Amino acid sequence: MKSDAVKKSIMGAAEMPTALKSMDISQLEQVAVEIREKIIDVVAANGGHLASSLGVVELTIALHKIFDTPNDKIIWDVGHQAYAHKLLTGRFDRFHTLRQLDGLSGFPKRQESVYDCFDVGHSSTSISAALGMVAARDIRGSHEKVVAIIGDGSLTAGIAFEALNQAGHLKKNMIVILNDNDMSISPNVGALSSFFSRKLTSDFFVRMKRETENLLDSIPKIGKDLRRLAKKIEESVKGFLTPGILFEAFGFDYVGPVDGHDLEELLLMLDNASRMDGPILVHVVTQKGKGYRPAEENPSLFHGVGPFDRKTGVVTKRVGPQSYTSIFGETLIKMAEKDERVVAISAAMLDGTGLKKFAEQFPERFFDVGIAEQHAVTFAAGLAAQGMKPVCAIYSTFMQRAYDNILHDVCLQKLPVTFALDRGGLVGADGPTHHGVFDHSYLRHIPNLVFVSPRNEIELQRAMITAADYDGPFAYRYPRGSGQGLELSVDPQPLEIGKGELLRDGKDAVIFAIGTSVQESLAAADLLEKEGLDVAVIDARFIKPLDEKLILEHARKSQRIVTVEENVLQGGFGSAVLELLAEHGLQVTAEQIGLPDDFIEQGTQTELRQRYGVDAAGIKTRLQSFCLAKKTA
Ligand SMILES: Cc1ncc(C[n+]2csc(CCOP(=O)(O)OP(=O)(O)O)c2C)c(N)n1
Repeated sequence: MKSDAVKKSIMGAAEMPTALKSMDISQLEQVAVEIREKIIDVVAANGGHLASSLGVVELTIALHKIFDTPNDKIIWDVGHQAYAHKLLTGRFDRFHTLRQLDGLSGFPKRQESVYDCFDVGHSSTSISAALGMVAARDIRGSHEKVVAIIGDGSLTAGIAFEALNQAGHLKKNMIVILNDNDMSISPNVGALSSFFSRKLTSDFFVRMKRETENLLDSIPKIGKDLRRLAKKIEESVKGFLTPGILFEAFGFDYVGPVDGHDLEELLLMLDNASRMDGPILVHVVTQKGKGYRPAEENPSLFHGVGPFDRKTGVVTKRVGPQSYTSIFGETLIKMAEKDERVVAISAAMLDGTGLKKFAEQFPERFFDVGIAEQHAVTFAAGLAAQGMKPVCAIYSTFMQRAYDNILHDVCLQKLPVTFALDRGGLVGADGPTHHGVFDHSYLRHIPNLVFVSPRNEIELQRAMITAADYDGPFAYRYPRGSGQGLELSVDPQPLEIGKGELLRDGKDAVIFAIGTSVQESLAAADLLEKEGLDVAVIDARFIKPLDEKLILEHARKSQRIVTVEENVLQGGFGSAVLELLAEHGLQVTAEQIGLPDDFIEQGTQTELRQRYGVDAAGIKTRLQSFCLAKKTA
């Protein structure tokens, strides 16, 4: 169906989600068709999380039909699959702004709608948050239902089990829906995922049960008794063979597995679950990408996808130089070819971190631990303690989860674990949950850690081999997107630890920049030159240890310094420079450029850099007024 038809359709016309209550199955199925159309249209234009959202269309409709939202609470895990939820809760007309600057968020957001009852983006929080809401409800004495929806991928994180453990203990009324599609971003990993796949056995049991019942019913007189006996046996056997046994061990009543695309079955099961007491787990089996063939065939590609041609499913080619991620992946392979101790670790982000080829080439030296960043780091510490050279490739934002593991399990023992922090700085459309703008601050105060933010892809390669030679914890952060198209070195030279580089001299002021901000600062210096200002630019390179000698020398010489970084100002690289100046009693005029003490919204990287003045134009403007103020002072 085309969008014109959608306008005249139930979705466009009816007051949702209330209208769902009076709809019959065929109308609900029509709603599902229209929702899929809208999601595919908008994601084809804007990019987004397509496959996961298409997989839960029927589930979302059923939830809003059975439960009294927003009074009843629906808590999505990660929230990347909540597009149907957004469409059904008053955001149909604004849906085309999805993931754009000042548009609808790609994730549930309390500020955006009363139907979004918990902000998400990082995974595996839904059961904990739901349990908190349940506890609050019971203290208050209200009666709303609370439903958490968690994917089988997200269930691999420890926090999900911590929550199940407490929920089973508290025995309060709550529903957890396991959305099981056998996939995380890539196929799900770990013992748990093979456990879930036993649902095939359970399907077999459902069929067998029906056939046995029919047979027994056909036996006169004793048929009924035999059937009762068979039911007892079947219940205990099924308990052993389905994931039910796992959740029942946690104190949950297990319902399922349910076909997540069969609305009739879903409504029945959810209605039953809504009437049951205690913690209930409903196991819903869905297909990722359901209803759009290219996404069904390649759910990993269409998990988080850029704009694509909806007719052909061909993704718009990314133009520009090779990405930092892919340069990281290729360089690591070369390092592993030379050194057998190099081991790579990913936390469910095989493709995203550029490690796919590494995993193929060195299957015995690659570990995907699932969505388990904390475990990834401590697992790496174990490897390092036994002489390996583990490289933990985790997005800056997700590494936030593993702060204590980095501090306590790696740095305290000075173990040689390398942290490859991809997506450092502003990341774009995923917004505040995903920007990597805190790592300068959350890492730089940890003793024993060396931390580099390379300014380009060659420097990234150099940082990588420096880390490999270093006998202690080492982190490097690099941005999302393309490098500068520089010719890569076949034999990258290691960096001297704690050494920055003067890239351009100047007498009016000195910029100490780091990472991507170095190029922006150089460009700003070019612009300033045209305005008659002569500004020096230094690539500080190391956030820790700082190149104290270089910084102090130029601060003394210039007396006017500006620091620039794509990180929050609080506790970041600029703070480190100011602390150094204070420690040495240096009184100079100083300013910091970076991100404010706030969460940064979504938008393209270019839009956001511009909005927050961390691009060349913004740096130029700040320096202009800074230098002019100084001149007139
Ligand atoms: C802490 C954290 N680590 C990694 C991610 C990246 N991530 C987003 S969705 C996803 C897979 C989730 O799989 P699942 O819960 O099964 O949902 P599905 O997409 O299959 O519906 C991952 C790894 C994240 N959002 N949060």
